[in-house]
Amino acid sequence: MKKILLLNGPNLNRLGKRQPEIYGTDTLESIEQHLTSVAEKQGFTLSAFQSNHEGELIDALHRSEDEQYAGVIFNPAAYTHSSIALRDAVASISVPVTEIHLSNIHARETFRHQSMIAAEAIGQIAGFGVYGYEMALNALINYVKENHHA
Ligand code: CA2
Repeated sequence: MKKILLLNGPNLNRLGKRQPEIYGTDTLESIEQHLTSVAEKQGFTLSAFQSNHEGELIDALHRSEDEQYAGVIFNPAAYTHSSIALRDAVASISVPVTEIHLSNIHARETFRHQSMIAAEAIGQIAGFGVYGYEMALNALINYVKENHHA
């Protein structure tokens, strides 16, 4: 079965615990469970990994290529706006990466408007809350099918 990696960056393990007005009330675990079942209905398996450490996120991106994942859904969280290393990691793999943000980063503080990742991703989804993860999954699966990467 084709594999999708759901990769989440720093502090997203705190989802549902603080700032529900920005990030909603769902926990990361519930998002992971929901996305796993949505992926399975479309014939994909989904693995989820979250880390608060830049190097671990880089390693996970590299592993996605080594382990022949069909695609990655990636919320780099605050590293979005600062990490050239994560941008280079996305550029260093041929696995398609979809960037996703719960909040509309373009409508928030100016330091959030720029994404280091976006130019190396196949696309970006931002501002649709938890539903954005499902949008990202569907967009990625459609991309994989269209581009015969799977
Ligand atoms: O909107 C998003 O998904 C973000 O990637 C979330 C990041 C933020 O730095 C980006 O600019 C946009 C922050 C994740 C922090 O998650 C929290 C979860 C619960 C409580 C507080 C923060």
